[in-house]
Amino acid sequence: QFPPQLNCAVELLDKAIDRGWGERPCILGPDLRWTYAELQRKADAIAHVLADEMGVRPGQRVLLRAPNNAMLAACWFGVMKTGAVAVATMPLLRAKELKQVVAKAQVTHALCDLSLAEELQLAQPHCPTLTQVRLFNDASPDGLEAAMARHTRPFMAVDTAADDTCLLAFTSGTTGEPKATMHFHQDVMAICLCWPKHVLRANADDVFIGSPPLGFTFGLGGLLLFPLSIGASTVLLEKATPPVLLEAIPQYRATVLFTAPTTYRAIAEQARERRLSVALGGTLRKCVSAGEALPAATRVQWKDATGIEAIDGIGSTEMLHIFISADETHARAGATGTPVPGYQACILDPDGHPLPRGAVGRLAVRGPTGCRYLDDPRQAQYVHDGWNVTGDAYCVDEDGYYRYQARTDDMIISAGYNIAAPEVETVLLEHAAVAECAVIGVPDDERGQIVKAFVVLRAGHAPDAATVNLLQDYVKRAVAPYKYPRAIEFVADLPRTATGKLQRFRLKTAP
Ligand code: 3SK
Repeated sequence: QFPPQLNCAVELLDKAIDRGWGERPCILGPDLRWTYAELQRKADAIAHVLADEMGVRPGQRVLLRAPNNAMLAACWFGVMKTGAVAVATMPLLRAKELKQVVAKAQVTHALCDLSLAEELQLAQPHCPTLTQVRLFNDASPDGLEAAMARHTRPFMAVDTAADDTCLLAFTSGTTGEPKATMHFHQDVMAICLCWPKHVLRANADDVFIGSPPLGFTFGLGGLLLFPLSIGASTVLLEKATPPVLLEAIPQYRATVLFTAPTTYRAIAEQARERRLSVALGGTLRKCVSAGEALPAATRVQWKDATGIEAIDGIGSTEMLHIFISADETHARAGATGTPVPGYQACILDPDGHPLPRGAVGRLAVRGPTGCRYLDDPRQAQYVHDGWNVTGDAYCVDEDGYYRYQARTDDMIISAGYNIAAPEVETVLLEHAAVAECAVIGVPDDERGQIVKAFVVLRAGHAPDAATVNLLQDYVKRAVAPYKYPRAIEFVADLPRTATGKLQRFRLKTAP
């Protein structure tokens, strides 16, 4: 449905000005308030620096590296305007990982926040394709801002095709082996028209806030593309930890929060003594959870504390954003939701045949955004007839709601029983002693595998045999007893990806 020529920066930024939104607040941050017109001026100046001074040509790959801030947003649009391809990176990547990204994406140019320059500079001598790096939020005469000051004219965006690649997003790799996914200008527009319009239903007066990095497509959509597509404002915070969000939400009068279940739990924990809705200033009205499945206990904890029913969703870097979800009025505990209008989903058996309702199998999805890996033999493994076969085990209940069971590699088979690790985690999280937990299968001579839980205790609970017994009995009473964790280890914290996803595989390989 998109015209053959389409540039998402024109659609989202230049057309915002044409619609008369120029003086509306667009990006907010500590000591910062950019209007839409200001963001356009910055993006145009950056596009001039890229095209006129750095020699960037359409189709070339430009790596972007920064914490969430206004200049990163301007760089993103600047790259779009030149017709080049943004290569999104997570702020926590180290030189070794940056080297892999540069090599895989054949990156030629980079724009990098001064605060994150060190790892890129360590990587650069080992990156033969990467010829130019410009630093921003850098007051030096060689910095990007100094170059931008030389360009005050508007930049006429390159007339890209709707199916030209504009973004390479790397999967965060719960298994440790990243893949690059390719997204077109029309994909960026499609995600603004699907889930936000049908499920989120925010409006121009909303103020978005949250923690996912813009280098993660959950954050790129939720904290940049979606607010801009409706003329709303977005708060970009460099370190949106739970205590920072707890302060920032009332400070900016934020209304729409995007973050992961862990952060919902942590905010609720930290504000336990006061009524959370009061602590948050009472402005929040929509709370979006993605990145990993939202446990029923966390949904209840958040609703009890704030009165707000969370909007859960599953998306993927492959599909660019959320494709199954339910709005706050249709949310059900323990269910992710139904396919977002525009997307189709089904459950497949191990041979790739569709399964009936109630059966657990692999989730497959297709829609206006597609799963295309850059030069990766795994393409054929994950995409069949346009369907992206995910690594998530789901089932569909009698009402058509999709219910998450486990990552397909997180099903534990113990004495012939199939046990979904997240189900045991959900039960453990309901216990007052448990702050965080992760469940895996470990080899066992007798049962093949046994269920093992790694538990972070709440203050005031002892990591001793009595607590082990207490938790084991609790699980036995709550679900089929064969699912109880036969082994429990108390830990100080759990391994997570930079996007907050639990890395069970690291527990499996831990000594
Ligand atoms: O992990 C998810 O659920 C997700 C959601 C939105 C966009 C991207 C991702 C990976």
